[in-house]
Amino acid sequence: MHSLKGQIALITGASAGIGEAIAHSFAEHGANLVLAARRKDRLEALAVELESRYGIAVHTLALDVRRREPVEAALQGLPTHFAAISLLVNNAGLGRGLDKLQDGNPDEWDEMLDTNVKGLLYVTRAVIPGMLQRDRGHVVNLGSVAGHEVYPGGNVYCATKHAVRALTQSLRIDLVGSPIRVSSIDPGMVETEFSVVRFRGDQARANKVYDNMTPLTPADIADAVLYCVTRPAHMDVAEMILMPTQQASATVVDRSGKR
Ligand code: NDP
Ligand code: 8X3
Repeated sequence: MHSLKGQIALITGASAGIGEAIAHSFAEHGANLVLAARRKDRLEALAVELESRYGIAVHTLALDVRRREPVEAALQGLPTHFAAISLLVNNAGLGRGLDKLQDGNPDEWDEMLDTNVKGLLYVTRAVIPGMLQRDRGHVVNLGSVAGHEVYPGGNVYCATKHAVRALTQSLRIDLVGSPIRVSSIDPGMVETEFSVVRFRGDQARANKVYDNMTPLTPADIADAVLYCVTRPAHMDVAEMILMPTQQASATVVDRSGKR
């Protein structure tokens, strides 16, 4: 098993949901963490908790991944003992609405494309050269079942996750010959703040997404990420699709009751 002890992991979108669960899991296994998101207060509270519980070191970055120059500056300006990032988890992302494309809001399209695709590119571009220099690294992208299928109203969100899948595959080709590994974790429904964000704070509508079925938890996804990054150096988990047992595809969900 490839140990995480003493490695430095950058996790984007660590202030909630899946990113926060990955932070817990990496910290438990001895990694030091750079946690990035826009809500700095949440990151700071998480940093205090992880440092005291696991005795690791955490650096927080108040960062909007859509802003190229601040992303570059923040990652170039990391304190020396956090600079040698060997694990990058590109997790920051969001969906907005479920409108038909012909009724869609172009500002929301920009937000999804800028965060899920361009943000991932900016962060990855800033981190990979150091990994190559040090001959060590693993990039884990949060894709989605929406990168394999489309569903009604998913148009632009699904397009961003198809793009993430294409970028994961491309990056693996660009890095072949180096020891750097590239993995994609592609879940179906996971109960997080994702649906509350998608429906702009409409908690009742968000709850309906997980009505009468048992979704995955952020800890389930963190488990899969941990599996990927702890494989021996010769093994790269290219892609993992994780579904709730009650979800057979993006659109086929058993809602006969929680199991
Ligand atoms: P949450 O809404 O719970 O968390 C999203 C995280 O992304 C937050 O920490 C948020 O932090 C951060 N984020 C959003 N926009 C930005 C930005 N511009 N800059 C920096 N950070 C940002 O959702 P999930 O945990 O569910 O989502 C995590 C990833 O998993 C996403 O990429 C999502 O597409 C993917 N995914 C989710 C699934 C699900 O069913 N939940 C299924 C498949 C994939 P802050 O607001 O503080 O910036
Ligand atoms: C987020 C989950 O159901 O919108 O990727 O594909 S879903």
